[in-house]
Amino acid sequence: MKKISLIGAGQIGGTLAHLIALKKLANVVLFDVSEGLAKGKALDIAQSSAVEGFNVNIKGTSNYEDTKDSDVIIITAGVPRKPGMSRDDLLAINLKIIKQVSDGIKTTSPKAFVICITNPLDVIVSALQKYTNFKHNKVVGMAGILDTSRFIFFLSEHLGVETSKIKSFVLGGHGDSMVAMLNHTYIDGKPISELVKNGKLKKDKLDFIINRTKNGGAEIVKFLEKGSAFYAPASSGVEMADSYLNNRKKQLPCAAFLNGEYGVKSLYVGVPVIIGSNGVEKVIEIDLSPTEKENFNKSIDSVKKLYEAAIKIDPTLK
Ligand code: TXD
Repeated sequence: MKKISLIGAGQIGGTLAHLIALKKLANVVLFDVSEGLAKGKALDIAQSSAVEGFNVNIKGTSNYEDTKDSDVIIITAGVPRKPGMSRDDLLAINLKIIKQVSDGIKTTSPKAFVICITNPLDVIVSALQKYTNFKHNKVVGMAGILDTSRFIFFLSEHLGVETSKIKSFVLGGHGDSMVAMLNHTYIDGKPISELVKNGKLKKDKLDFIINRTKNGGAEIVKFLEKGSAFYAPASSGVEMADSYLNNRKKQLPCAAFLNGEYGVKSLYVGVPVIIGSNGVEKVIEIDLSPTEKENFNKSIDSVKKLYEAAIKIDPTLK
C-alpha cells in the first residue's frame, strides 16, 4: 500500500485523511504541530474502519520521521482566512510555516509528489519548491480543480444540467483574477456561447456565476465565520493524488511550474496539466481567445506581484 503524508491535520487535512481512507487510496500519516489534533483525528477515522470496511493504516504524529519515504505529501499547514481577509493576507504567516514544512520533508521524503494547498496558493507552492529544491514536476498546487468545480456547480444549479455533463477550465491565479475559460466550456456538448446566443443563459447571469466562482472561498468563509472551505478543497487534492498514485494521466487544472509555456517562464500558475506516475508529466497549452489571453495575462501579473511581495519577506526566494 502506498503512503500519503498529510502535513496539517486541520479542516482540510482531516477531511483528506477521511477521503483517502474511504477510497482505500493509501496508508495515511496525519502530521500536525498540534500533535493531539493529528492523533485524535487519526484514531477517530481508524475507528470507522469496521463500519466502512477499509483497512488502511492511519497514524497521527508531530514527528517528521513518521512521514519518511512518503509517496505523496499533501500540505495544508497554515492559517485559513477570517471574514474580510483576502487569500493574499495570509502570505507572511504561511510563508514562514511552509519553510518549516519544507525543512521537515526535504530529507525525509525526497522522492515524494508534493501537492500544496496552503494559501496564497500560487506563491506558497512556488516557495515550497524553492525551499525543498524538489524537481518542478514533483511539486504542484491545488486550486484550479476546486475553482473549476465551483464554476461547474453554479452552472449546473442554474441550468438544471447535471455536473457530469458540464466541461470547463478555470485557470490562472487562485484569486480574484482567476479566469473561467468560456471558449472551453461546454454544456451537454454545446459551447456555452451557444446558450448565451439562444437566450438559454443570460449574459448577466453568466457574469454573476463567474464572479461567484472568484468569490467562492469568501462566500463560505462568511458563512462559517471561523475557518474556510474544506470538503471541496480536500476532494480536489485527493483527485490529484489518485491520478499520480494510479498513473491515471488525467488532464487537471493545477498550479504548475511554467518554463516558457503560455509565454511564461519560472512561475507557478494554474494551467491544464497531465498528472501521472511521473508527477506533472505535461503542461497542456490550450488556444486562448484574445479575451481569455488578456485575462490570463492579468492573472499572471497578479501572481508575479504577490511573488515580489514574498521576495521582500524572504529575499532567498529571488
Ligand atoms: O484552493 C485552495 N488551495 C484553498 C486553500 C482552499 C481552501 C483553503 N485554503 C488554505 O488551506 C487555507 O487558506 C489555509 O491556508 C490552508 C489550510 O486550511 P484549513 O481550513 O485546513 O486550516 P486549519 O483547519 O487551520 O488547518 C491548518 C493546520 C492546523 O491544524 C495547524 O495546527 C497546522 O495547520 N499548522 C502546522 N502544521 C505543520 N507545521 C506547521 N508549522 C504548522 N502551523 C500550523
